[in-house]
Amino acid sequence: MERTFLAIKPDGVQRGLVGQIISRLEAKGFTLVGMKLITASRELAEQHYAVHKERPFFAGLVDFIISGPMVAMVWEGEGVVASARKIIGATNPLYSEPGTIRGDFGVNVGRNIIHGSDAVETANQEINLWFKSDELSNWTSCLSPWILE
Ligand code: ABT
Ligand code: MG
Repeated sequence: MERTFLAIKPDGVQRGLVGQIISRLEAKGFTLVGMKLITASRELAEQHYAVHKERPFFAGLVDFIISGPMVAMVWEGEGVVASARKIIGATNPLYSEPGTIRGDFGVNVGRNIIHGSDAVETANQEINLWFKSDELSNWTSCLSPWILE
């Protein structure tokens, strides 16, 4: 079953949005298989955003990501990578649709509340970067027959 890496960023944690964000993903029918509160090291943040290392916003982005605790999570479900990106909304919260997490809760691209992997391959890399295998639980929700055919 497909998995994705989602992380509520320091702004989402500081603003008390953790419960509401997790509720949306649970209600959709995805399954939480890993979760931890973690203040990322500079090295981890730089690795996570390595694809952006030449961009002008990189240094500020890394400083922001390590500025406080994040809720790092692994979620599982059919098509969860693309679907979670839709639930999260466009990168710039000013232009994210209402009803999405960023559309409902944010206004600034540098404070966009939550990260979501952008492809299945990236998701697997990010899961391995943030979690050890024994930090993930392989389980089947008793709701799964009511959510999946
Ligand atoms: P992430 O889920 O954080 O990866 O965001 P998303 O994939 O939607 O967008 P990308 B392009 O990966 O942005 C990464 C982080 O960089 C910030 N950013 C991006 C800027 O601050 N200025 C910019 O011009 C762009 C393009 C937004 C993302 N994170 N934060 N915080
Ligand atoms: Mg990204």
